[in-house]
Amino acid sequence: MSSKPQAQSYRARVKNFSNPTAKAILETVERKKSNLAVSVDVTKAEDLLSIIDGVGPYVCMIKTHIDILEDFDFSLIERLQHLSQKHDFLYFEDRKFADIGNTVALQYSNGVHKIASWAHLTNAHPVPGPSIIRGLSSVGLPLGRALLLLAEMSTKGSLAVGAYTTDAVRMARQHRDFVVGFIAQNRMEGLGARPEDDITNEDFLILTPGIGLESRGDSMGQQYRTPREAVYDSGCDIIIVGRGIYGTDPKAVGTMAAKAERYMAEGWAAYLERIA
Ligand code: 5BU
Repeated sequence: MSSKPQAQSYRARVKNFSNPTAKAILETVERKKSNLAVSVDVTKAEDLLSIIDGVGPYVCMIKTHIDILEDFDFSLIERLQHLSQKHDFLYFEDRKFADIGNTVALQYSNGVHKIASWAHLTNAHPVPGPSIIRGLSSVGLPLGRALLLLAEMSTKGSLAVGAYTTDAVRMARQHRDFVVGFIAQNRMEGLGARPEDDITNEDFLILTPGIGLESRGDSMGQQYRTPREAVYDSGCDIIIVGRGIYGTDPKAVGTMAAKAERYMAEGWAAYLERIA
C-alpha cells in the first residue's frame, strides 16, 4: 500500500474513511487550505455568533461548549447553521461524554441542546469502555455524525497516558464506522495493534488542543504548543485554538480574524512541510 496517513495529503485520505463526517472534514480542510479549528468558549450567544462570523473564513471547524452559554435558546442553532453554510466549516461540540451507553444516548439526542441534531462531530472519554461508543453511535450513526475519543489531554498531570491511551486506540479500532479519530497530542499510528488487527489501511484524524503562539500555558494547567510542533513534529491533523485567537475581549473581532489567519497559515505550512 501507499505511505502512512501522516505523509498523505488530506485529499488522498478521504478514501480511508467510510464515515461521511470524516470525509467532509478532510474535504473542507483541503478546499479551504485550513487545518484550523477555533474553539469559542464565550458565555453570550451574540459574542459566539460574531466571533464565528469573524474567524469563519479561516477555519475548517468551529468547536463549541454549547453548555457555557448563559442565554442559549434553540433558535440559536439555525443561526449557527447559517454561519456554517456561509463560511463552509463543520461544528464540533466538545461535550466529552463519559457515562453509560443509555445515558449518553439521551444526553446526545435530548435535553435543551439536542447536540446530535446539529453537531457534526462530538467526543467521549473512553473510561466507561466500548458501551459508550455503542450508545452514542445508536443516535449519531444514522444521522451521519462522527465521534472522537479522548486518548490524551493537553493538561499537566493528565491520567490519559500509557495503557489508557493504548486501550482508547483499540476501542476506536473496533468501531471505525463511527469513531473517526482522537483528541490527542500525538499521532498514535498502529498503537497497541495485535497480530489479528488489520491496520494496513488504518487512518484516524488527530485533533489537538493546547495550541498557542504567544504563551506556553495558563494558570489552570493548560499547556500550549505551536502549530508546527503539533502538525509537523507530532503528526496531528487539526489544531484547535481558543484564547490564542479570541483572547480576552469578545468584541475585538477584527483582531481575532487576523490572528486566525496567522494560525491558519502556520498550520498549513507545517502540513505542507510534513507531506513534502
Ligand atoms: P484554549 O483557550 O486554546 O486553551 O482552549 C482549548 C479548548 O480545548 C477548550 O475549549 C478546552 O475545553 C479544550 N480542550 C483542551 O484544552 N485540552 C484537552 O485536552 C481537551 C480539550 Br480534550
